[in-house]
This record gives sequence, structure tokens and C-alpha cells, in this order.
Amino acid sequence: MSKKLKIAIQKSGRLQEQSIKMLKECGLSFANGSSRLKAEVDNFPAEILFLRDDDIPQYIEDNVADIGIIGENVFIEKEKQGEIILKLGFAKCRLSIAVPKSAEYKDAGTLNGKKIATSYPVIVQQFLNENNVNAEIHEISGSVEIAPGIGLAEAICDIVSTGSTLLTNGLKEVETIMKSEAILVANNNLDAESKAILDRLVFRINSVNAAKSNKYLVLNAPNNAIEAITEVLPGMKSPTVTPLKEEGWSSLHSVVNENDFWGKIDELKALGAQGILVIPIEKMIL
Ligand code: PRT
Ligand code: ZN
Repeated sequence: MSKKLKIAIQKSGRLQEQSIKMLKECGLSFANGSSRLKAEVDNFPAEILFLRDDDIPQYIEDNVADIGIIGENVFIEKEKQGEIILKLGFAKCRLSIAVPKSAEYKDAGTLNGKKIATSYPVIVQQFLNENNVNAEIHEISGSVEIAPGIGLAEAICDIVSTGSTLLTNGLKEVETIMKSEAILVANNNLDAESKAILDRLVFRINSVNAAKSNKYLVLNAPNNAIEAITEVLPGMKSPTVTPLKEEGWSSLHSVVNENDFWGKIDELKALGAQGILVIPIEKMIL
């Protein structure tokens, strides 16, 4: 039997839906019922393991899984063997220190002698060491934000996304100690066959992500503007130019990055482009 790459993803929670979506966009076909632990992939040499996110780093270290999708915060906190292969761009958040709204806070030194409640003792300790702060870490596994209110700690360190949880609990964010997003992690010692399958998967993820950040652009332009428009549109190579039936006019096809998209459109219009169409790209093979 040929080798299968064992891919661990979160069984349920914030990472689950987008992890599944990304693998499916990469063409992997598998069943994803919430009650299952494992699913075979029909059309790619892989199987999916559905696990608690906190357990994934250990499973990767123990070779139960070869790769996994988890929050960078969890990967750093668990201090397990493994290599970050890719940042995946979803589940973005930050790990921050927060204190009661009324508390005075100047800098990290303010935390000296204080008690900090968190589910991330390793990351918080690193932060304290870097800042030469001596504080007591109180590890709790959930509802960290209520700790100051019930007298358990003077500060907390927790994941923040919109900030509304802190706000409703009368807390203010005073330090961001790490930024996080979903990452693809792999065991450091994959054999050659598994590594080759991983490379195929990474190639597909990159193609899917490149497609998401680029748009296919079609426009009409007078022939005397083609030169100037080509300067604005680098495209994957150079734009495709085809003549229109109307004398002196051409159609140009190109790819533009979403980051500078509106800026490009303004420039193109100013150069005489008309009938501009913007079309999503499904996959972009780099
Ligand atoms: O059951 P399992 O152990 O698998 O899941 P879990 O409950 O441990 O994790 P889950 O699903 O809540 O989060 C998984 C990962 O998503 C985290 O490790 C982060 O990398 C990432 N992530 C992104 C977040 C958030 N955004 C987030 N907002 N994880 C948690 N939160 C929580 C946070 O703990 C706080 O309670 O949301 C609240 C803050 O949100 P705002 O929007 O009010 O600031
Ligand atoms: Zn968890």
C-alpha cells in the first residue's frame, strides 16, 4: 500500500470550517461528519484526523499525524517539535495583556509583583523574561477574562480578535505580545515519500491563495494607449492583446493583485481603458 499523509485538523471550533474549506479548495475530497475521528481522502494520498487543536502539536511530534493546521499561538505554547511550513491567513488574532479599565498601566514593568491569569503560561513567561519582569502566572484553561473581576488576578493574557470580550468584562488591552493566525505545521522528520506528498499539497495551497489575492482583468483600449496601459499591468508575463473588430481598438487581458487593485483601475481609466471587467480566478498555477 502506498503512503498516505496524515493531516490533523481541529475537530470543532474556530479553525475547523476554514481548514476543511481550504483542503477542499485544494481538491481533496473527504467526508467531514462532526462525529468522525478520521476520514479517508478519495483522490489524494492523505487521510484527515479530527482532533482538539491543543493536542495536535503532540500528535505531530509523536508521528500520529504528519502535518496539522493550528493557531500559531498553540504551536508556540506547546513547545513541540515541528516546522512551520506556511501561514494560512485565517483565524487571525493576537495574544494580549489586559488589565481592569481603571487600573494604571505604564509599561511591562507595571506587571512586577502582579498575578496574571492565562491559558498561555509559556508565551507569557517568555514575554516577562524579555522584559525583566517578575510576575506570578496563574494558569487557567478557560474564561480567563473573568479572573480580575473575581479577584483571581490583577491582569490577564488572552486571545483578542475584535476586543469586545475585553470590553464587556471591563478590561483594557495594554500589550500585544504575539500575533497569530492559522499555520500549517509539519513533523521535522518526514520521510521522503510523505515530504513529496506535502510538497504537492503546499503547491496547491499556494495556488489557491494566489488566486484569492489576484483578479483577472479584461478591458478595451485604443491601440495608442496599449503601451502605457501595459506599463500599469505587469500581469503574469505581459498582458494578452487581441484586436477588436472596431478599427484602432484592442482588448487586453491581465492579472492584478488585489492590494493595489483600485489604484490600478483609476490609472487604467485615466489612460483611456473602457469596458473594464474584473473576474475572480479560481486557481492560479505559479
Ligand atoms: O476544542 P478545541 O480545544 O479544539 O478548541 P479551543 O476552544 O481551544 O479553540 P478555538 O476554536 O476557540 O480557537 C482556535 C484558535 O482560533 C485559537 O487557538 C486561535 O489561534 C484562533 N482564534 C482566532 C481565536 C480567536 N480568534 C478568538 N477570538 N481563539 C479564541 N478567541 C476567543 C478568545 O479566547 C476570547 O475569549 O474569542 C474571545 C475574544 O474575541 P473578541 O472578538 O471578543 O476579541
Ligand atoms: Zn483548544
